[in-house]
Amino acid sequence: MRDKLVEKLIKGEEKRQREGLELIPSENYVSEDVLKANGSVFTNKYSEGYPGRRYYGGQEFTDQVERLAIERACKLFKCKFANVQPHAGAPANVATYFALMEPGDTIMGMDLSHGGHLTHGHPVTYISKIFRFIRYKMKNIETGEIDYDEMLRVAMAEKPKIIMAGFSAYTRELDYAKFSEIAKKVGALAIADMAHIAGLIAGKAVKNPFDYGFDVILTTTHKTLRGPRGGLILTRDSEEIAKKIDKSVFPGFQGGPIMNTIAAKAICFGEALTPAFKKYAEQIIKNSRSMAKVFLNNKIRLIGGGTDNHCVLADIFGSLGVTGKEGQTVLDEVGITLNMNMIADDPRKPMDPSGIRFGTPAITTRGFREKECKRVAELMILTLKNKDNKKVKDSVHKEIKALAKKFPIPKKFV
Ligand code: DSN
Repeated sequence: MRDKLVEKLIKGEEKRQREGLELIPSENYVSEDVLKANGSVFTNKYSEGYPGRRYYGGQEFTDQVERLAIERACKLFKCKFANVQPHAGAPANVATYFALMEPGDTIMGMDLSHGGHLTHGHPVTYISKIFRFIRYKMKNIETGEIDYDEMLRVAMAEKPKIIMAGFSAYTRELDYAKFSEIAKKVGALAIADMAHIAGLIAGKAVKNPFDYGFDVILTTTHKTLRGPRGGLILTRDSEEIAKKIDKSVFPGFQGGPIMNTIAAKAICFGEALTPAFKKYAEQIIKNSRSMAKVFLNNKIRLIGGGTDNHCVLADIFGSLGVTGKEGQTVLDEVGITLNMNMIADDPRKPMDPSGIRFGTPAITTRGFREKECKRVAELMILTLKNKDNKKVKDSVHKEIKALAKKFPIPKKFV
């Protein structure tokens, strides 16, 4: 690389990823092929429009690659229509809201403090000034059970146009049949934001909301799906909905699609269609359960009481007296990256909450199984309990580096 300054930063990031353990549940390592496609000459091309109807010439290969991505996405998630152009998850969500609602209409989504996402209507977002958001919560924080009775009651009274199932910090499987039933009763569309668990759905390790009558699924393509950073909108079978979504993504919301990322998405979907990916998805859950078990055995409270997916949310302030920020910082020092996180009904503030959130997509990609995950969880707890003890931290860091060396980041998965 001729720009030595940027080259040095890329190399630094490579080393950080190589030598440390990535436990942020929304991160992963992509294959060399995904990386190559993402850095390919498609980055030079403007392709506003959709395959076969673009506003620029020279679309021989862009049309083919976008069609391939669409075809693979539909096969992977068992649906009829896919829009592969959203630049990320948030634009995918917002474009969908504008496609299917009018300003002032109501959406029901999971409360952020109980695991939902900013784009499901948090007051700090601009969309909360345009649409009206109402929320549902867990009935029991210790089991993660959603309060479906209350959801029905509020939905009957408020008549949302969309009922959104989805989360970024929730560890249990949602009852999609219940969501669908409530949506039908109040005349709403059932939409799932499955950004966190798309890979688990693709690998059939958890349920697919389309099997329970959901109309639309929104997702990112990185996280458990192990593709490039980007967004994706899937429509089960309604051509009318799919057309509205296409129009909303472009020209409603975005300009030119990022064709290099679309090529990388096509590769990611192809990889996710293999039997090896199914095994990967199953192992992610086995691994996160083995980590959750260690935390529970050490009497550390987990929101939801355990996990059914890739993610664990631990109340380390309530259980160990260590704040989320302190936990994130001290674990960073020993080579473990995760994020501080609010827990349900958190008495603390977002910049120093009670919880830490961690997950297994990236370490499972490295080949970790239950045995290694159990050890990582033990080392995390040892570090948290000895956050000011340099000797303990140095010894943990050494063990983490050795584990990272033993399980290098693979370049291909199939
Ligand atoms: N920022 C992502 C996460 O970490 O969960 C969701 O958008």
